[in-house]
Amino acid sequence: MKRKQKFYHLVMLPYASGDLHIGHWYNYGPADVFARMKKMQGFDVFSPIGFDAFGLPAENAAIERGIHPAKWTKQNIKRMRQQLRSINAIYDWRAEVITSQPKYYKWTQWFFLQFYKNGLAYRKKAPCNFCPKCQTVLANEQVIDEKCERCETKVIQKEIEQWFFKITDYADRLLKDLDKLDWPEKTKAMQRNWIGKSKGAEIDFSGIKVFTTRPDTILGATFVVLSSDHPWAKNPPKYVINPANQEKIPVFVADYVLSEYGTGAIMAVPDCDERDMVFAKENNLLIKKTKLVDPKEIVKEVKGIWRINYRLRDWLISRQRYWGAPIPIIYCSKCGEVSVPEKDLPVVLPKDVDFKPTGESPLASCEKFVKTKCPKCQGLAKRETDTMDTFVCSSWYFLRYVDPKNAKRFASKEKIKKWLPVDMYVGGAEHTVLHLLYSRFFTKALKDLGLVDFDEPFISLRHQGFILGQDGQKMSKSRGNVVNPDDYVKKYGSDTVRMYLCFIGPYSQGGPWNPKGIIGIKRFLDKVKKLKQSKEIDQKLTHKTIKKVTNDIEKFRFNTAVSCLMEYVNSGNYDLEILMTLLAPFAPELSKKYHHKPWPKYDEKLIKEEEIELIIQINGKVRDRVKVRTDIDKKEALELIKQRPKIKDLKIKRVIFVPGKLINLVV
Ligand code: ANZ
Ligand code: ZN
Repeated sequence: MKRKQKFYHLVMLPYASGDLHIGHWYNYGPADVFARMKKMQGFDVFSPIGFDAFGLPAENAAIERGIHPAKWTKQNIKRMRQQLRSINAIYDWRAEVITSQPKYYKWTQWFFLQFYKNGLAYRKKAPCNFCPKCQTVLANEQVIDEKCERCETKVIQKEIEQWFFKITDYADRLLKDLDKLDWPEKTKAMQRNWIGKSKGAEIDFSGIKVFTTRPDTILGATFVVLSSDHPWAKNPPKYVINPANQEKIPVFVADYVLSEYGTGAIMAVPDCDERDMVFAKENNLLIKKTKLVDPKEIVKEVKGIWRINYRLRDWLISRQRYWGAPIPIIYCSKCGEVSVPEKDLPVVLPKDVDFKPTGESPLASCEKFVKTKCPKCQGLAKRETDTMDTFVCSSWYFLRYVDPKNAKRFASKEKIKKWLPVDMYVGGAEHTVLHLLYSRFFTKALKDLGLVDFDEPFISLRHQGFILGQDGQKMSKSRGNVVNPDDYVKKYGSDTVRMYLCFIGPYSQGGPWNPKGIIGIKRFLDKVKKLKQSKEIDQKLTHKTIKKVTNDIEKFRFNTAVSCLMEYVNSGNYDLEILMTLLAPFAPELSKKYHHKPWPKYDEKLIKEEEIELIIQINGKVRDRVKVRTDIDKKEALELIKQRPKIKDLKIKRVIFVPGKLINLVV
């Protein structure tokens, strides 16, 4: 017997926040329709689910309610499991992972150590984004418009020792390999943009190296600006020489030049660059009309060097918060920074800690955690008290699913080989430069360390859109337009909610929740329940329906697949068996008996449209006729007839097209 082909179908794991909201449902319901069809098509489908359980929201909620985050998370997961079951998805619950469990985060820590050993994790004192409300540093990816992505407090810069992952080593591969992924173009574009590769030149202005992507504007450079962290910023020279024209130009220090980008110094061309213009006007500096020069020539002439520069910065992964995986590092006064031996993993997060955030790591106040022995010299030593960003935990969870109980390895080589990479990944677009970039980095790093043999985690990716409130607005408690999926499941059943979500709009766009719409679906399913085999079956319509439903589900066009099924029922000439089989992925309760049926195949010959005779008119008079496909459109028809002798030489002013009937050329 032929082995079934594997299909790893993955949905983004939910955060253990306590409630499965309609957005989760929208992610998971239609995604499961796809997974179920794959299964019926004969694939060996693996569709796991788990919980992202560490992190700030759990900790904040626990502080608010005065209960331990571990307890809060546990309660939530219990409740969410039930809600998830109500979706009726084909989840393999044996594969469940919970990222806050020691048996899981043991491996998060183990990966940290592998990265550390190989120079991909390092500690550095650096200016960091710090959220005064969450009392922790944040990664660049978690700062949006200078605000904390969680609480929208304006972040401040703080200079602290922090742990980083060297994602910048992978900038080029992260960029290049996007080309081979079946991902939404917009998501790829956003990653490209975030990585921000640019080609420019480093040019020397009397010892100050500037980075510019526009060496051709050098004659318009009327001053030089240093970032405040530039080595010369404390004592900058008053003037430097522009090497292109030997002019003396002044030097300034300003915050609009970033220290961590390029060389941390720029040549300012106010005539061509807006930021330079603003600065020049504010400070009454010279603005000179720029004569552009050949970039290649000028770089050679001033002996500059061409360089590739990236916007991407290393990933800041340490957090001064309690509810996370401890970073497995020990500080010894004799031996310095020492990694925890692998055999001592996991470094268990202690339970009884005062975890209210103070800006210092809460673990620092837990003496029995901090005090330890140096693994090298056995002398008294201290543990690192920062924990890891939860995005580290979720960067590899899809690997653990395939072998969640393995105590010896994060997952066995065989199981990884059998299931990975993920064939289809479905989830929100809001993770574009966070989770989706981090997981790609993780996978590439693991590949280089010889731990996996693929270098992209998610071959295909689809995003769901947003379900809006009845009023067409974003759902929010204050607007009172929040839809609770549980209520609807209770009232109409899981099948109806699934199918209504499929129907609500194009999947990647979503749409407003409409109480009338969901009743329509309920009625449809009630009607289907009572259907009997029709006396006459329309074979052509049957095969057309199979084709459309199959292709639509394949392309995540669930809404049009549902309409097609409705039309099929309405025709009155359906094949009941086929109808129920096609419905099975959408309404698994109703079509219980059909899940094990093979997915129906269609016969292309039976679908082939007959041709019609299209009338060709010129200025309203019939001049010609041509055989065409019934569903030909205006553009195609025009293309087709343009080359005909009677038409070739005409100057066509306007085209009137009546589908299936005629085309009239006004000349
Ligand atoms: C002169 C110039 C003229 C520039 C002009 C731009 C336009 P990307 O494409 O993002 O790499 N720049 C260089 N280092 C910088 C830093 N540390 N902080 C802020 N700005 C910096 O942008 C590169 C351009 O951004 C560089 O080219 C430099 O300004 C500025 F019409 O040089 B340009
Ligand atoms: Zn030591």
